Amino acid sequence: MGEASPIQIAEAIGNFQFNGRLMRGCAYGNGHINDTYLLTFQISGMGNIKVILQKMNKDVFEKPVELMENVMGVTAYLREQIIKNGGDPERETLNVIPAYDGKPYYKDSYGEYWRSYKFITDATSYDVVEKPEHFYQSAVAFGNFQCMLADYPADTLNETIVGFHDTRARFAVFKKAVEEDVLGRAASVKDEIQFVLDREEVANYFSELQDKGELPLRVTHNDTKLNNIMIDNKTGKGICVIDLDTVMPGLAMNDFGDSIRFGASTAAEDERDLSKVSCDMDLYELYTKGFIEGCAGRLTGKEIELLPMGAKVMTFECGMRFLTDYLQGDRYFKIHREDHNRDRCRTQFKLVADMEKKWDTMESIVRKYAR
Ligand code: ADP
Ligand code: GN1
Ligand code: MG
Repeated sequence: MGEASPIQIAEAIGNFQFNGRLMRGCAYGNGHINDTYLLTFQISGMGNIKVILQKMNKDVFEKPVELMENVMGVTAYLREQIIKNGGDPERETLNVIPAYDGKPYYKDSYGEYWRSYKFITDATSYDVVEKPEHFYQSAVAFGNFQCMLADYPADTLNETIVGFHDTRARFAVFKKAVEEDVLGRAASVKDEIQFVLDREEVANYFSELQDKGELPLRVTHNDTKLNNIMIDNKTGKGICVIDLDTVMPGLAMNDFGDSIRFGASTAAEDERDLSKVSCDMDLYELYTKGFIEGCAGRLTGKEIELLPMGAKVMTFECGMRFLTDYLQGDRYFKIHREDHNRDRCRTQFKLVADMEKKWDTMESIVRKYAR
């Protein structure tokens, strides 16, 4: 999937219900999947209005229409809850701007799908934790998100990526990628491959419990990294959960775990200097406290007990996905430099190894907040 040309972007812009005169447009954000643009319109007498325009990644999300059905359903439901709680639905959930034909997306003449959201103002999405309090607030917000969706009719949700967090199935795909080694890269990542092969039990852990029916399926976000939440610039609260493409039935521990993987790391996801990468136990504790509070008593004892495992499984899975993509020729995650996916997988495995060392601490922190 290539980047959109200026003509293609202009076609998309011309087909949404935007008001005013386009003043500026630029690529925006650090997402790994969609192409995101920030547009600024000038409306006479009202000043400037910003909107987000996204070209959805059709290789990753093969059914963009069904995906937008999910987004419309979930945001409408959240809007009702936010209003009931006295909140501001314009800022506390995503608001889709429709195309001129009324649809929540536009299909361009190249066959690509676009969508637009109102820009959430006076808020920031962080790529690293700048203030620990932000991380705590993101935990409360992600926990609360799950809580607000607890009674959402899960059977109406389309599965936007089949087996998204089926770590056992992803392990099988990984092994196949190693065997096929289409670019001859396997030899250069021998140690990383071995790291994964040595931990098949991590890949199977949740799947086996699910087979036994021991884990509740909930409506979860499934991509809870820190830059998928907007932190209010004034209050520091997690004002809005964004990137709703993977809201699907899933496991509470995975939502917890994916946040730890990204936000409790002492370094960026693609840091080359691995001596900088570790799992910060203070940040882990803050997130644990916030997430359990945000879930407001809805998690079972078993789910709480398994939160540390969620952190390990999600970090392992993500590293394995980066490594698989590296072996397959960087077809899934956007890369911005050579060997980017290799560097990313290394940070994840460093984190997994660090969690293994700190396992007793991770479990005792969870026990402290389990009461
Ligand atoms: P991706 O799936 O590629 O991660 P996202 O939907 O997460 O795409 O968007 C990428 C980035 O764009 C986000 O991390 C955030 O910084 C910004 N963003 C997305 N939607 C909004 C919005 N409604 N308001 C403000 N910023 C947004
Ligand atoms: C992707 O879309 P984004 O950048 O928020 C990916 C996640 C990974 C993450 C790793 C749909 O998240 O699963 O954990 O990159 N999203 C999808 O940073 O695959
Ligand atoms: Mg994102």
